[in-house]
Amino acid sequence: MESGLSARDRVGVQDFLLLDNYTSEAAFIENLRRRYKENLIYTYIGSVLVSVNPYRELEIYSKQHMERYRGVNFYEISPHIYALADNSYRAVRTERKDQCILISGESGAGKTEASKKVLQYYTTMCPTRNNTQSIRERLLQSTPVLEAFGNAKTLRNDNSSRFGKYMDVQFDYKGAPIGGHILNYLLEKSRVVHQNHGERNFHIFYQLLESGDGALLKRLGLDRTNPQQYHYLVKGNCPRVSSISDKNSWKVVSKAFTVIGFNEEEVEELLKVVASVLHLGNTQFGEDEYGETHLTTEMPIKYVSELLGVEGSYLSEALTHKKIVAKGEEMIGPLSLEQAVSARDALAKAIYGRTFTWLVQKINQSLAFQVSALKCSSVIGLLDIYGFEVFQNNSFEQFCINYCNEKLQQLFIELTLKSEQEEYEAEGIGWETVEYFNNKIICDLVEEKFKGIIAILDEECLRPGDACDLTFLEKLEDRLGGHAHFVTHKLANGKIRKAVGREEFRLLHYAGEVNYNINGFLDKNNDLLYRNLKEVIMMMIEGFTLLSCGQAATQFKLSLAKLMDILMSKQPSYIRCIKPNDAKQPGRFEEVLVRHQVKYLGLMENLRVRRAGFAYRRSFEAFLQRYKPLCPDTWPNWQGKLSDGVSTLVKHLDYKAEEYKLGRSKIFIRFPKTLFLTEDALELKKPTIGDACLSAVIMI
Ligand code: AOV
Ligand code: MG
Repeated sequence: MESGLSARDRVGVQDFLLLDNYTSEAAFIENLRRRYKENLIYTYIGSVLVSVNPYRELEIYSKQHMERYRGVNFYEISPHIYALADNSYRAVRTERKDQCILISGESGAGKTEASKKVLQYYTTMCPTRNNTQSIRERLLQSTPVLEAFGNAKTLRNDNSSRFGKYMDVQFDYKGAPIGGHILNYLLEKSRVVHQNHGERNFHIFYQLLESGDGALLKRLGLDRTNPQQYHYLVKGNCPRVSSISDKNSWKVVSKAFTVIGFNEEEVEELLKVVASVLHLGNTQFGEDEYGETHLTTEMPIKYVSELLGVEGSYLSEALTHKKIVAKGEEMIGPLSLEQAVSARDALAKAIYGRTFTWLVQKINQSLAFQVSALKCSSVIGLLDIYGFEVFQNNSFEQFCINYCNEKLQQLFIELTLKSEQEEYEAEGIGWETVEYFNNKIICDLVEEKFKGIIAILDEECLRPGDACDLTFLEKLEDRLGGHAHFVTHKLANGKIRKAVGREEFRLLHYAGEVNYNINGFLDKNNDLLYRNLKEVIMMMIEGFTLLSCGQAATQFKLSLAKLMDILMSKQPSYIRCIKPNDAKQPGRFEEVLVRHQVKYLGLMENLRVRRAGFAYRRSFEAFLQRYKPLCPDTWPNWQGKLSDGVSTLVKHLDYKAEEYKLGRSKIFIRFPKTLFLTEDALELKKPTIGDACLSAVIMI
């Protein structure tokens, strides 16, 4: 230990509730920083787990570690994700209450790794039933398959999830995992056809090209000798990533397919779609002297039609012409060069998106109970959805993602308040009002019926005539102009606000301000495919079982509302992930970056709600066990009622009436200082009573 520094000074407190100055953001960040320096990446805010990405493998995830946390109360040993996982599991076992674990944080903060750690904990530590052995493997192996198709290298994260995922792990009455179910949200389909500089397409494309066997590639019409020839793979100019081995991943994914129960034909069908997308990307168009668009490449379309079983001529026609219905008559009109390119891209995105949905459904079949006699007693849901995003240029995708985060924040605040209230009630302690920012006003701004942004967008999408992104923006201005959380470039006095562009609107989210560029909002909301392209997909569906179950069209708002219902019906736990630097490097803690995340994860708000009443609460038993050496009447053992023991002890310690309250089973202490003084007294006592007599319980 450094001289003059107590352990508390050196490694900070393991629960932010114990910060002296709990309203100070600086103190909060300093506590995180100290712990991070000591490789202590986990800290609590009460029952919320805050995790800072270590960007290095820590020796804290072994089976021994898992065992250490089994059945142990939250505060008894140092904070860990296993403590949270075990806590939820115990609630499932003892109270039979469905649980959910909500993981949030920005890209690269460690959400997906956290969800994997939780899953590993359950698949390793929970009992097994004879006939459910394989379900553990399937639960685990669903991850690499989904990651191959849904994750990609981005600037922020080499293995970034480009879809939101909610996974239920189902347990039987004995607490054995017996099944699972996955819901997926908002796959970033635009990545299929375009990647920003330094980013890649979805992993599976590179894995297949790098490691698919020769005969397979031949059947798919792919050529690995020159991956640069595939237009959809070269936009980001980043074919290889040092932290990723496409070869190894391919092996892992191939094995995972087998474990999950895909047969060879099914895998090949999937890969046919992957290959078709690459061929589509290589389809080129030109204009003849009359300005008519036509295909300038033959082979790619030939491959696509062969692989997906659709007439080549029909496909070419659909990519260069559109069907319009005017006055009840169907007419065929030519597409411009630009329109043909976007039709091609729309098709590629659509078939990839549907395939992803199919993949999830197929995995769900494999995770469903294999034995009909099995009965699900309770579930633990894991939500790993992408966090609040602010880029230089924010579009419809960021709008949806940030709206989703806004909803999750609302749920978080409401449920935290609710559970606080419930605990006070259960313990018979009067409730104290808490001032907090309720972000419902922003959720309403987005989702309110008839009036909200989504309603206006839908209205504009359905309106025939001149509806376009700009008319949408005008409508927003008209209807929402005076709203406290909505801003455009127009100021009330007729002047121009420079910080918001003419094609943008700004939302004042709970987490900060974001400007959204309205270009593409209407199209993306419609997910428009030209009519005859849709017919092509219908044809593929007939010949191609794989695409047949995709209903890609569910509205995000509706699926989000459904998700909120699911989450509301469960007892939530929270993991809030923080990314310490943008360089993906261990040991670097950049304060500005961390401060920003602390802000938009709403951690200070959370701390304030939890600290509004009492900083610290423990069961009588735990409190007495630890501090009994401090009072001759309770040492070495208290024989009477626990509450009387605690009462005797705190009187002896001279606690003032305003410093604490005794509930039915717990003591509530208002200020950390009271507790620290007690801890210090215990420290002084150690030489006389000896370490061995002290309970092993670490309280702070
Ligand atoms: P994300 O899920 O939050 O980003 P990941 O879970 O993929 O972030 O984490 C990004 C990278 O950080 C991982 O690939 C690991 O290298 C490292 N990492 C994260 N957590 C740990 C940990 N506990 N121990 C060691 N390394 C870790 V995104 O999907 O992009 O939002 O949308
Ligand atoms: Mg992720």
